[in-house]
Amino acid sequence: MIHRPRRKRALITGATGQDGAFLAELLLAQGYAVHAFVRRTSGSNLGRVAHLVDGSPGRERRYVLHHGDMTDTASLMRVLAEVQPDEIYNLAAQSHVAVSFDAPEDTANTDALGVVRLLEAVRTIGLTDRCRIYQASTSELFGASPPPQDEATRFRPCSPYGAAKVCAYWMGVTYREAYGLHLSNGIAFNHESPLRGDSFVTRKITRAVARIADGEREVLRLGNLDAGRDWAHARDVVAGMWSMLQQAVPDDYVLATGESHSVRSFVAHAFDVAGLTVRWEGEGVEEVGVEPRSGRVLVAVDPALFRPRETQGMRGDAGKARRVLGWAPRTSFAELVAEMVRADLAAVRPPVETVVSPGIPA
Ligand code: NDP
Ligand code: GDR
Repeated sequence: MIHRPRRKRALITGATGQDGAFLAELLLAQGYAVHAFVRRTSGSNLGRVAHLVDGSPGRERRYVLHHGDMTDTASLMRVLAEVQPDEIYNLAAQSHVAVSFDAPEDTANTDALGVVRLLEAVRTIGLTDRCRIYQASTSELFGASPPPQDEATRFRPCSPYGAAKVCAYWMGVTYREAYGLHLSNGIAFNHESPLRGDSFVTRKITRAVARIADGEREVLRLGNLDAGRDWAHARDVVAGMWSMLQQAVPDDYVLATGESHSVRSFVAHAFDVAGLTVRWEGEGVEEVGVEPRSGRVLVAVDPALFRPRETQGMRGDAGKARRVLGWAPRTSFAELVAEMVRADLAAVRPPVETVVSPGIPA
């Protein structure tokens, strides 16, 4: 009889989000069985993973959905007991910084208390010595600390989201040190892709640029154009997540590119990819991005989109991840912007079908 080793089982919370989709692809390619912890919603939230749920005909189904919620202890207990995962990637979060000012309690419930529920469920079920955990920490932990930021930089969060994630970070470290849990915090800086949610600034920009390039008479309205972010590709970042859980010893790592670009610069690059130019005129809330030949306003500042408090300059130092994990981002800023704009252009300009009139030889 052929003895097949048991497949590794990974549980992903936040499986329907941007990172959950990229991580599932990576884990399936590595031969894992992937268990997705998914909220039940009134509409479908499976858009990014529908192709994994359906599976391809004739292939063993290795992507399994489980309904649950980070605010519901019983569902976490049930799914953990059923799946008995070797690795847990805790990606579930109310992840929008601006939204966290409007919904601080909901944000803390999922992003901070949700982690406590998960860690206690792991302990109660007896998985502490048997499973490894990735906690999705964030550069928002650093908040007001100036760049470059690394693992030793002081945490000074600037939003309810950042504060909730600081709590989650320390809960993870506490369970690691108190109970010997193999838990690693990935302190990831911003990462983007064509799968990015459309209320985050990069995707909001690339979608608007595509529509404008397609002829829409639209003005792209943005908040703080001066904010600097360290933007990586999500595909590169999920490789770092996986790598952390393959280490014998758990630890915390910054995942970043080491480059910072302003929102204004992202906008200019995105229009450039679509064959349009913007020239900046005016200052502060009067600033506009103008198409030089026509004088048409393409970009305007909307004061309503400014946040009560803001992380200004983000630039990560991922030296530790490079040294210990051998991790490095592969996608440049220019490649990232180009990939996102081209994907959104393809969505507004579906390929033209060749119509052959009857009777006319093709
Ligand atoms: P998304 O916002 O795209 O996805 C968030 C996921 O969490 C979704 O699947 C969402 O489900 C799920 N979720 C939200 N609330 C709950 C809940 N109460 N119970 C169960 N699931 C829930 O985030 P990303 O993929 O971009 O980010 C993944 C993680 O990494 C998040 O924790 C985020 O805070 C963190 N992070 C992200 C960075 C980035 O730049 N992308 C940078 C640093 C950290 P649904 O689809 O139903 O809404
Ligand atoms: P961020 O990402 O807050 O860094 O959090 P987001 O894309 O929302 O904002 C980046 C910067 O752009 C400025 N900005 C705008 N932002 C949005 N969303 N919409 C606008 O119209 C707009 N105009 C300007 C913001 O003020 C900000 O400075 C992301 C999330 O993925 C978090 O979950 C993650 O932890 C951090 O990145 C690292």
